[in-house]
Amino acid sequence: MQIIHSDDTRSRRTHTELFGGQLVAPFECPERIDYIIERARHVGLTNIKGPDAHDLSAVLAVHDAGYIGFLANAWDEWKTAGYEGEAIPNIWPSRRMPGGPVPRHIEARLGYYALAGETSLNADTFASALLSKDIALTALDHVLQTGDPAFGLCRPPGHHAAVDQYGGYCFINNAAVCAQRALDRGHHRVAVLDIDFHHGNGTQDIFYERADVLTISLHGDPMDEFPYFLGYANETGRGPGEGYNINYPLPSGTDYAAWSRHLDDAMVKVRDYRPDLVIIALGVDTFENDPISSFTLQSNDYLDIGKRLQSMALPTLLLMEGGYAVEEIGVNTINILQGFDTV
Ligand code: OKP
Ligand code: ZN
Repeated sequence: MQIIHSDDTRSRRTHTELFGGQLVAPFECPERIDYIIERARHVGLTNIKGPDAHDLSAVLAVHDAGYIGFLANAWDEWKTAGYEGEAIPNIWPSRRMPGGPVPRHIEARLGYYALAGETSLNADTFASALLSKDIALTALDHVLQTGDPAFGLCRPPGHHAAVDQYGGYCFINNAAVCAQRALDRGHHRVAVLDIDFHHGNGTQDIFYERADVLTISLHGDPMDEFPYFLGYANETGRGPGEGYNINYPLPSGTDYAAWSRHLDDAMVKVRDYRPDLVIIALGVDTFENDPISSFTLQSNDYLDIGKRLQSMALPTLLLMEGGYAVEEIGVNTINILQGFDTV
C-alpha cells in the first residue's frame, strides 16, 4: 500500500479546544500521525512518500471562494482585532437570525463560517489544511496513475467541512476535493464511503444534489452524537441527487457484529453504483476506547474491515479522518491497511 505522509503535519498544533465548558488540549493532535507512521514502519509498510504541491483549483471546485478567502485571512484579522487567544467563534447566524450579509467583523465572520465551536484557528491552520489537501491529492494521483490503492495520511481531517463551513477539526474536505478531481480527470462516478464514527456532514452537503458522487456514511446517531444536526436516515439527496446519499445512524454501544452488517449493506450499495473510484473516509474513532465516541470496535476488527473493503475489488483511495485513542490509533489504522493488502 502506497502511503502519502508529510512530517510537516507534526509541526502544526492548536492549543485549545472548547470542550465541556473548558479549553482543553485538542483531541486532534500531531501525535496521532506519529503513532500511525511508527506502526506502519514497524509492520514493514515502508512504501511512504511525501506529498506534491497542488494548487487551489481542486479546492475551489467544491468549496466557496469566500470561505477559502476567510480561512486564508482569519488569523491575521483576529490578531488585528487585538485578541490574545486562538480564534474561536462565539455567535452564529442561528435559527432566529439566519439572514443578512456576511458581516465585516472577524468575530461575526468566524460564526458565519463555523458549524461548531470546538475547533480553534491559529497561525498554522490554513497552511495545515492546504498540506492535508496536498497529501490527499497526491494519494489520488497515485490511484489514478497506477490503479493501485493509496492511503493519504491527512491531518487535519476533512469530512465535516461543508461548501462554506469548517468545524469538527475540519477545514478543507479532502475526500470531496479528491472526488471532484477524479471526475474532472474523466471518471464518471465516484463513491465516498465514510466509516469514521461521526457523520460525514460536509461530504453529504457538497454532493447532496448530485448523482455523480454517491455519499454513504455509517455513524453514531446524530440524536446523540456530533454533528447532531445532520446525518439522519431520511436524508437521501435532493433533485438529481435523490437516492445518492445514504446514512446509517447507529446507536451508542454498536459492536462490530452489528456495525459490519451495515458496512456490508453499504458496500452492496457502492458496488451497485458501479463507481470508477471509491474513496474511504477512514476514521478509527469507532474503537472501543475512543475518548469522544461510543462504538465498541476492537483492534482486530480493523483487519477485517480492511479485508471487506478490498473485497469490493474497486480502485480505492483511503484518506485519514478521525481517531483519538492516540496510543492505539497506529495499530487500528494500520490494521485496516494490512487487512486490505493481505487478501
Ligand atoms: C471529528 B472527526 C463530543 C464532542 C465532539 C467534535 C468531534 C469532531 C470529530 N462530545 N466534538 O469526525 O473525527
Ligand atoms: Zn470522527
